[in-house]
Amino acid sequence: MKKLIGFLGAAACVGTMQTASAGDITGKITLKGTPPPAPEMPLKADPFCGKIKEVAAAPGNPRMPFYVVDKSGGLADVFIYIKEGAKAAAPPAQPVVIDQVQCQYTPYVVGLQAKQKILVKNSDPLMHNVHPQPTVAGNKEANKAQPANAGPLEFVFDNPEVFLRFRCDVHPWMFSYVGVVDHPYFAVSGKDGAFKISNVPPGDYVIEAVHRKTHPNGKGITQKIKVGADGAKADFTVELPAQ
Ligand SMILES: [Cu+2]
Repeated sequence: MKKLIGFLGAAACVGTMQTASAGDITGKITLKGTPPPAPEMPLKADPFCGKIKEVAAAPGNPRMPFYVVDKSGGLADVFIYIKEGAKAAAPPAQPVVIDQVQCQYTPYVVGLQAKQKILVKNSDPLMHNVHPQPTVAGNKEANKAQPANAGPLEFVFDNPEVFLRFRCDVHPWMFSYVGVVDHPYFAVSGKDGAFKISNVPPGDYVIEAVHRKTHPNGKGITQKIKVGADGAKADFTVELPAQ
């Protein structure tokens, strides 16, 4: 009898592990081709941004972060998310935070769950104006001045939208692109183009990779994948738009 109970216990344990296990989706985004040089942000010419210590000390203006590519072709700032097959989930209580530093939004691309709070900080000694510009019905536009030393501004968007753009009306080069989805299965590629979407339940999915310049309408490249207990791999190659 003891033996039998032991056997059943082990079987139950294995069964639980199989149903509860979740895998990571990992991969790399590679850009094909050499992007044209991006325009400069005219920070030095701005009467306030130009006086920020780091901006004044820099030899030139930074360029717009349109294509951030490493030597291997790895493309950063690509938003990768499960487009089909994921269950909607309640948002985490913790907010996503973006900041304004040296008259630029950072990060440039970030992911967020619908109904999750997003806080926008101002670390600069000058006034910015935070202007999210949603295009999906039900997501509210806002336009708020944020003087130096003001506390963070809080926004919530109820519906998925890739990308929802934040801009600053004071500094027309300032943008941040937010990928809003209704579940936690998303990632933004890093400087080497790599990404990881963690803890995805086993199943069949469609995932999409969206880069804000090569896919300006928010429609990226999709791929069908099967996630098993040991996860799945999904690489993408992004092509430059025709010039
Ligand atoms: Cu600004």
